[in-house]
Amino acid sequence: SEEINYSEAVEYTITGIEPGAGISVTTEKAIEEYDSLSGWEVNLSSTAAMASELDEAISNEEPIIITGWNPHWTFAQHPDMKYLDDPKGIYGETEVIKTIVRQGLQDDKPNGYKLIDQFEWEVEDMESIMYESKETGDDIETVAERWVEDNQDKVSEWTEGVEEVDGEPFELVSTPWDSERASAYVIKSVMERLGYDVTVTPVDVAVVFESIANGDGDASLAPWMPLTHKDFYDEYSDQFEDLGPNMEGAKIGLVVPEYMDLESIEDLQP
Ligand code: PBE
Repeated sequence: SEEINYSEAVEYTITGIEPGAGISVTTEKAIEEYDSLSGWEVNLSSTAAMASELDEAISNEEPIIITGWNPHWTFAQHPDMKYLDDPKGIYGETEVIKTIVRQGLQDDKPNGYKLIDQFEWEVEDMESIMYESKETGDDIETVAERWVEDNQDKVSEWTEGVEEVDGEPFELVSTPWDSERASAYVIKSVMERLGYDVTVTPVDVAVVFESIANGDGDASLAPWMPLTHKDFYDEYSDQFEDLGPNMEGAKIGLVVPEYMDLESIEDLQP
């Protein structure tokens, strides 16, 4: 037949992102669990490298399999992308993004705690910041500040009952992806308007949990659960406080361009 052997065409390689990402760990698990991925590799480098390989493959209509996620601007820029079916559920259904804080934060910084606890928003909010940053070339921090300016109705729900402070420091621990930079800089902007002195530190996922557990950081808005960051979460779960989701409807998985005639991870070949 004239069917393309996609597995051979991509050299049995998934184009991944940073080794410290949850989705990288999950993809190693997928390679172990699926017979169809036996002997495959995931090429771990960076999100920027993955994005440029994706752009190149798409402009040449060549096959490529990436580790992908939503919210992400990839799907706006390349709307013809699809998730491969994952019948074993290694990547889960949908994910939530959670807020975690260090033990004792509520006593030490009750207003900061209250604000962080009241923060929740939608996929569309986060995506609008990512798209605008891509389109205008303005960095996420600048766009996040504008978003806060323009969305005072939402912001006022988060700040309800929160009193102003006078230069109190607040350490937000985040990850390097635009999605988490968006939430961190939105909250930074909101807190600065209330008198906080906010630091945003982007680190590897493992370090997010470690630094909230050991009290170096006050809070993180970056954990993806129940699967993406499960191993890291479980390692420290009794050493931080989980304030629940700040966003619902996130997703991770293996993603391919629509022009590939491929539907499921199980359609690949070892
Ligand atoms: N991500 C985006 C991250 C979390 C946010 C899916 C690339 C990860 O895999 O850890």
